[in-house]
Amino acid sequence: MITSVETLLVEIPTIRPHKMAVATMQTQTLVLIKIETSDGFIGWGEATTIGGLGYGEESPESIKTNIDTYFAPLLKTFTDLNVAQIMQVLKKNINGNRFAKCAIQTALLDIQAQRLGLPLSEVLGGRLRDSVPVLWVLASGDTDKDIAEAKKMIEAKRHNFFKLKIGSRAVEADVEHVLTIKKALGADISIRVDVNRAWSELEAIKGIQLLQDGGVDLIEQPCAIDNIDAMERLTRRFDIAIMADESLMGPSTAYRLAKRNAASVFAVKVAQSGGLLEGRDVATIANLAGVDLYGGTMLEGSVGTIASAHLFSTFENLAYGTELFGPLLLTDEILKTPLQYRDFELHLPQGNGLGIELDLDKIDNLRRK
Ligand code: MUC
Ligand code: MG
Repeated sequence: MITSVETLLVEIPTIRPHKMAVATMQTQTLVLIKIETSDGFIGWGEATTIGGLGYGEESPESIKTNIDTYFAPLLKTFTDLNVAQIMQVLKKNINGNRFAKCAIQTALLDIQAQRLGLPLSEVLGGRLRDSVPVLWVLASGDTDKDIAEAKKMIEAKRHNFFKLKIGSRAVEADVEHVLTIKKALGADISIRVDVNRAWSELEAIKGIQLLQDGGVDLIEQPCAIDNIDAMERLTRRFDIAIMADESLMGPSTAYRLAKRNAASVFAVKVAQSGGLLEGRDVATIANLAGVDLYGGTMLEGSVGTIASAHLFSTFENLAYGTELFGPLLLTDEILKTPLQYRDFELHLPQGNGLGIELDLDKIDNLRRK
């Protein structure tokens, strides 16, 4: 039986301002959920989003209120912990709320995997790799600072491919910023850009042509979420990979995007998909449609990051790697043993469930009271 459902908002400053077209982050608000069962298991999940309501439709505060008010009482009515049946009832009774559903499903699967004595990845279909490649996002807002940051990361063997956040300046200024960084880092270093839906179709045609000619490898979410027509035309027009991020909101949008050939790569984000199992469905649709995969992040802390890593470790096709660097952007760690980043990859733990141990005193100090 589920005996307790607790939602925590944990505030952690970022190591530097993180500038995106949708918001500039100075702090991240982690949304954590802790579920306890009568036979002594504890499961954790995360529903973190970016920039309050700047990015997604759920804010940290709305996620907490909705879990505490609507999800928790329902969860406590179950006498058996059958994850599929619980999620079915939650979906039937509660509309939308993909981030909240993802956090709850993660915590339940964490418990399920612990009970089976297996890492979470094994409950999700089985691990194909013990580590995943992780890029770093350059978003200081300053070209020289970004170059210095990237060089430091390469030297430390932390990251050897990079994503640049653009879209808040004029197209020409953004292109100059990107190509200056590309030149400084050299031909072997893969550079991708995330426009976060800031461009019109005509701006996208101009920007993508210049970036493609300059050797950039991928364009993420150039146009508005609903402008699937533009995404389709851009994917057909250019050789460079066009990736759907915000337009991808789980299996049904994955199906529609794939059917329309509106992206050549999908950024799978577990919370945006509505859960780990739905993220797995997105990957299956991508595989069937010949769309490449990339493991995305909502800049989660260690709980959401490692949950995503368990899922991404099961993907056969992870052609564009992952961006699971969220915990590294934060000034404080909430795990007793931090996640293992080395040799340009995030290494998965071998323990049961999520395979992490949270520092409860630390969390108590950092949480919003
Ligand atoms: C996004 O749009 O991809 C992921 C990395 C980052 O810096 O921002 C996020 C959101
Ligand atoms: Mg993105």
